[in-house]
Amino acid sequence: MKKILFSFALVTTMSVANAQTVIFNETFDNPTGWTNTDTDGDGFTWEQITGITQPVNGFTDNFMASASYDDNMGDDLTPNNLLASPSITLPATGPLNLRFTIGAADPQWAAEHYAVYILPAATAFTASATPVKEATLVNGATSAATVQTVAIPNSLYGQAVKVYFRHFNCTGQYYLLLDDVKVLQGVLATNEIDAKNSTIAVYPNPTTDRLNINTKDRVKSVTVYDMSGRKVATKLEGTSVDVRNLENGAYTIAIETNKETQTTKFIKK
Ligand SMILES: [Ca+2]
Ligand SMILES: [Ca+2]
Repeated sequence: MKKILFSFALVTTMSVANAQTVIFNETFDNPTGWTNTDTDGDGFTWEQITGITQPVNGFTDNFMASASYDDNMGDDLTPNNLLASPSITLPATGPLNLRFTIGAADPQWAAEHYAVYILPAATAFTASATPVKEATLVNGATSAATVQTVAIPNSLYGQAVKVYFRHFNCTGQYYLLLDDVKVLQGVLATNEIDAKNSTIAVYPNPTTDRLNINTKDRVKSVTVYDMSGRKVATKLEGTSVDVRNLENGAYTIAIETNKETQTTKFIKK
């Protein structure tokens, strides 16, 4: 066996400073209504891991895992495994965020690739849909369980949706691990916004008149919320937002690009 499971100390989850309403919460201790598709047809797909006695790279209790390596046969796998949530009815008012814990089972074989999609429940999954998050985990310490928070596109508010976790575009690593999938309603605390993983920057910050968005991707829409979670009217002009009409204070901006939706904060002064 080339793979060794390392035990890591429990990863402490971030405390939630702001009041947030939990719309959906799946611990995978006793999951119901999730569906599994082995799109590549190799017989390996997402499975529930139960009964572990030691934490696996920060994961404890029951969680989900998808293999890119067959430990019994010593064979590399190239997964295309899709895990779909039950239908979740989103409230009409936001901001809404999806939060999940993700990581790799083996820190030395951690380059697992995944994408997360949130799509209307009534329509079938299509791989050409725009993910809200797509990433490759990195070998080393960052393969341990990390909490990711992504903004749910405003266009889905008030709809029934499904959340999809797709493990694909990688070969011969070990296991992608997933736990604690949540849909949250309410403004995020600053420490909950994952700046480290952000590929979108806004400047100047603080700003008085315009907020510019720096991204390689095409900006499709922006939604700005004040600190009470109320949506405020703004106009996107190219990659710049006119904020002259906003009152002074802190705001959250959800930026939807052709790749994903990211949330960050800015100050109007
Ligand atoms: Ca769990
Ligand atoms: Ca498979």
